[in-house]
Amino acid sequence: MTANTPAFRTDLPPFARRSTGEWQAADASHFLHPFTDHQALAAQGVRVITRGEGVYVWDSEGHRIFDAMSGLWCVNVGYGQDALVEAATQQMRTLPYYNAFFQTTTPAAAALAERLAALAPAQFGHVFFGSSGSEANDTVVRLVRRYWDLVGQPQRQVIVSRLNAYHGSTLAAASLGGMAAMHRQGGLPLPGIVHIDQPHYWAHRDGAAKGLGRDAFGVVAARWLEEKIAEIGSDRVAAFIGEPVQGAGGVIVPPATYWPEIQRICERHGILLVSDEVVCGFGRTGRWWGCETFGTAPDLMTFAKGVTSGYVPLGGVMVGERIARVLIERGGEFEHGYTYSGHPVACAVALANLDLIEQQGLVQQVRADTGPYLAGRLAELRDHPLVGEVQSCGLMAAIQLCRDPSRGEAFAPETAVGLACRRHCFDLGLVMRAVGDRMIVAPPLITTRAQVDELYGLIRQALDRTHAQARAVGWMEPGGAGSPAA
Ligand code: PXG
Repeated sequence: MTANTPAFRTDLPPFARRSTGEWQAADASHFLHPFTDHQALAAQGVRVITRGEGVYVWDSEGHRIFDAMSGLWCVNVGYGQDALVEAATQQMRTLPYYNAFFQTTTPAAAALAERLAALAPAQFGHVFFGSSGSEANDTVVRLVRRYWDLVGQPQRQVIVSRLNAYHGSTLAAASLGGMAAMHRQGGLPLPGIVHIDQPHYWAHRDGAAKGLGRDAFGVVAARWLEEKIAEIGSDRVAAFIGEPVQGAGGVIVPPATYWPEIQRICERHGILLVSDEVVCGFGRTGRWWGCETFGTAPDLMTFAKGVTSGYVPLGGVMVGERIARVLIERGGEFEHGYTYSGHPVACAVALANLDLIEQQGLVQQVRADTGPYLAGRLAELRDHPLVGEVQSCGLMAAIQLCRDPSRGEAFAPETAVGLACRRHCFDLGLVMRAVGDRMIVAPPLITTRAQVDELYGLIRQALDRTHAQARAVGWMEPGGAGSPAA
């Protein structure tokens, strides 16, 4: 890692003028982190990130880190974009907050609603704002049920989602999600939410995908929805929700046949289709929306993260005209909303962010240039002794680690080889996430070809170090868990 400690800056607020040890102590004593084992974190000492520029962040010890996860799938225009800072500053000076509840709006919220309606596929004319992806998916549950009530089919209550999906962490969003560990804590899912298996070719290689090409498997996986509908009764099913590419689940890129077949099944049974675009929206897959990459026409789309590139929180639901018309013409008051629905600062930042994405041609750049280039570079990893498969879509990619790539044999679960690889990445100055034994990246959309080369080089080194470690501790032996990681 490059150590480059910036000079101590007296222009920073008092909380920013402390040492790493002081921040770690305050954090360990008082901050309950999301999805974190607190005892383990306190023992190890939290990493303090203090600034960012372009695709890099720096920690409090001055180490530069290539942020190949765009923060958490959100900093799509990269760090340090003054246009977004200016937009926030100007809006805060003019009107830092006003609500949208009592027959009022703000110029920023109205302008962003108009802009999103123009940017979204033709069936979308309206938007409902919240502050996060979780809130957006909670709104979906409310909207879907409200819609079926209003059209006289209140028995349509069941929403079908997928195992290993991630839709957020509030009660409804975590229920829509298919994360078993989340469901185990808190008695989820809520009634009326069910799950089918995911279109994960690699995971099904010895089962449903055995002997099938990717495309044939895609149709088989989509038909699991039809089987579930038959089991429940099609007159009781309200909606199907899915991420175009499952992100947090491990960048599971579905076969090209999957989504068109899902669309046909939803149409055949009159079921609403919801595309969770929280990760895939705003250019990540090389089109503005993931559903455009995969050829579906959803009735609802949820978004967050990339709408503001994470500079301030904003989320929402694009509402298709099939639903909006019913809601507006027959609905009366929709008893739902948040204090920060249409927050003017968030909306102003979103407008500046969309301007920047358009001015820099980032969506086109990902589609025609950096996305294919990343795919090409990562394909070079297929000969690596740890790599079972490589999948990518636009600027999101997965590298499946396995013990014996020629036979597709997984590591023994207790090896935690993914976490070992992640540690090597940090040592090399790279953020790459581990989802089990699957390593994933989603770098900012501003990433250049030269930075893709840099990323590739770091990943290769991390894999080499992981392989050396795996051999040294015996993880590569057939069936062997070897000794625990050092
Ligand atoms: N939908 C999708 C597809 C997401 O990825 C959410 C909804 C929820 O958004 P909020 O803003 O409520 O967090 C997400 C969030 C990970 C990770 O480990 C991913 C997310 C959040 C936290 C961790 O990859 N995605």
